[in-house]
Amino acid sequence: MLKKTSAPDLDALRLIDERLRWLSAWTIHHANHLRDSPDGLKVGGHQASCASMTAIMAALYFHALGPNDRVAVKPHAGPVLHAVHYLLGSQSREQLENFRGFRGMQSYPSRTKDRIPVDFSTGSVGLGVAVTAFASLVQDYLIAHGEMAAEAAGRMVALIGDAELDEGNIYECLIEAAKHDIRNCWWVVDYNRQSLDATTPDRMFSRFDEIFASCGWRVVTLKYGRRLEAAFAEPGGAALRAWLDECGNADYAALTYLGGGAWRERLANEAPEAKPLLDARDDDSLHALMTNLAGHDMASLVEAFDAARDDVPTLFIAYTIKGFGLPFAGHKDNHAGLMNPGQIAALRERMGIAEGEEWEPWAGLGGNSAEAAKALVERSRIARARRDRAWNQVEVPAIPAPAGEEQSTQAAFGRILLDLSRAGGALADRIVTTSPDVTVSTNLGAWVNQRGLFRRQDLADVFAAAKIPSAQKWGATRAGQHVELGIAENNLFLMLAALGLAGDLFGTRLFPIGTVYDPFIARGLDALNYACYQDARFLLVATPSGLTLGPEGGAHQSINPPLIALGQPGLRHYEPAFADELALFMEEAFRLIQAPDGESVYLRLSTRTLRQIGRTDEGWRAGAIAGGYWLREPGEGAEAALVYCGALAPEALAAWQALEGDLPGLGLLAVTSPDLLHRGWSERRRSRWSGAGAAPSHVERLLAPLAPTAGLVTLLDGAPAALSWLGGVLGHRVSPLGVERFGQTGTLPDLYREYRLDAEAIVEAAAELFLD
Ligand SMILES: Cc1ncc(C[n+]2csc(CCOP(=O)(O)OP(=O)(O)O)c2C)c(N)n1
Ligand SMILES: [Mg+2]
Repeated sequence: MLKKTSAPDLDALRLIDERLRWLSAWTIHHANHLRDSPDGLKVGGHQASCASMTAIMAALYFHALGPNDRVAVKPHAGPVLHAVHYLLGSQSREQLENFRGFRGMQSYPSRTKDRIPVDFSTGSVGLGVAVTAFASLVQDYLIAHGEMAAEAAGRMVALIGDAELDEGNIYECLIEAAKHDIRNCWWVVDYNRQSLDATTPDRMFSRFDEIFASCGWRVVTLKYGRRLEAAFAEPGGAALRAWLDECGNADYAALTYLGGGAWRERLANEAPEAKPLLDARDDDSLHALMTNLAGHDMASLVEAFDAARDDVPTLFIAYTIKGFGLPFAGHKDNHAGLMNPGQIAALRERMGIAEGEEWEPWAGLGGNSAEAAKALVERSRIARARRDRAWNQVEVPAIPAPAGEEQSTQAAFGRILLDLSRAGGALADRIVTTSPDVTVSTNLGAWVNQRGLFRRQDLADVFAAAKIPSAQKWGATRAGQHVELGIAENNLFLMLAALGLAGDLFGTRLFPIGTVYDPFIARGLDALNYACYQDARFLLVATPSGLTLGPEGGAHQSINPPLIALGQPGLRHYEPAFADELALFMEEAFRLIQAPDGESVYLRLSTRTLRQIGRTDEGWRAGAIAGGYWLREPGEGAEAALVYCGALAPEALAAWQALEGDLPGLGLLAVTSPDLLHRGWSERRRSRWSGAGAAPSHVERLLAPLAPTAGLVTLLDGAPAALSWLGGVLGHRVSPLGVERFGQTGTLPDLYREYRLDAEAIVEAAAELFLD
């Protein structure tokens, strides 16, 4: 039996709802109207989007949510989340006063920058929603693997704006979530019928619930509040209800803005049978009645949340009013609307708050009311403090390079994982792999055969049972360690985000590895950025790079991922040519995944089989980790160097051999990470300006032996700009070779000749640089 929420508690929740509405509005007002603005820029904030959600958030945070629940809050309701923590005592007035200020509370909830506990960052609408579904899956993974007690399962909650439902990634995620039978997930839609630009179209209104229901979700629609429901039972109520049911979004919003007189006139014309209801009310109470939607009705909200305590994924559609209780309620242009000083003063007075007491959490409340509200806040079970990130550390073993004279980095990747799996141990047990339908073609097959697919319910391998020979054994169990995704790269990155936050969300660090086709990184770019923004940690393995794919053609040839990586914070790009480099980078990636100041790693691999090089010592390793090393040391004062990245090593080596006689001291630089070299260079310049005077960066040290007048030929199977900047480091001349046009099918020699990546092109480029 559910404990019924007592009436005093509902009253206290209503007070908290009002207080959240006030504090969020005041926080935004303060930042825009009261704080000094040295640059004269508008600060902004979304009072209407906040007001639309305060009742929902009061009911959740001070009634429904428990300590294990994790929440993604609609970005524009960030100030409400901060107000929640202000009431809880876990947010300071100073931070509220510094809303959108330097080092102040952020515009949108940020896991890494806000001082309050934020479970999921939000900002790019749709992504914060979908990540909660993947977090539910990760929670089930941890429970199935004995890393979490089933009783400790929390609910993954997303608080969504209705316009967010237009984001396609929501439906991609919905389909994946249905396949994996996710549970313990609540999405609460703030159905205020408004987006940024306008009121939302009516046509889709009734469809969303059908879409969710067909994916196995329970849909709970919270439309009319208690007072409206009661009015529907009065004489004339049926007519009122029929009229309201049919009322279009724009009409409803406009009437909400216009108020009591407008409702009366409209209803008198269009629903004359509702006259007794109109006659019994003055304009103000008619307006209050017509805007009594369930998303602002505490009793309806509490009852709905209480009734959904099983683990069925649930979509709550809570009808609300954008800007509820504020002067621009319902106005289609209110998204970024700000109350003027007169309006906020009127609101303050209406709430009984004295001037000067705006920041007092319970200002203007009578003793009993304040005590009841405080008591309820005290009882809230949600965490007050940010969780620290000190979870389990796993010993990362040395990862040897797979043996073999001839190898591709992609094949070596599969081999390394297989060896790790066979050797067993804590790291292997904590690795989770995932891939959007390219598991086999990215060489994860052997690992999956060893470690199995993950499913909450066992799934037999039908082909194996029928004794049909296949290299892939795809039985799924609760112990499996590979999460197979459908072909939606956006979901891959959201899955990596959720897996990469397993420590933060559930207290157990996982080592997520996602594989994808390199060109299709672009398909999920914002989700990748979103994962990095939250400091989720994972290893992204993308193959095949560039033209080395050869006959597969232009559609699959990646060109710009090295540039993407160069510009993506929180993601370190390594592009190995040889298997021993790859092994080193995988070891480094596992270290970085759990290092407090670590990051995620992107490995750009290749299907091209290369003859491995003999090493005489281990000296190259430190350089490779730092972003580059001389495969052939340049002579002191050398006039030239060839610089290559990844799978073009053979062409670079061949050109080096061809040129070495003519260009004494010619160096051959292996760049393993354009990204890291660039970062080090920037860092050095930054520290110089701040007076810290750091030592020369790795790239400066690498290039230092060359003559100031030296020339560099750079070579990359991808956008040449990823390396051409090297000329800026010490002022060397550069001839950048790379791919700037879409590729096409062909043999590698054909393609390398056409796109000028072969040894001959390198020699010509060198000749032009050095001999002209
Ligand atoms: C991916 C993305 N595109 C665009 C925006 C800009 N944007 C912010 S809020 C918003 C509309 C939000 O409407 P809704 O989700 O209904 O929230 P409400 O403010 O009405 O509660 C838009 C387009 C964004 N934040 N993210
Ligand atoms: Mg909206």
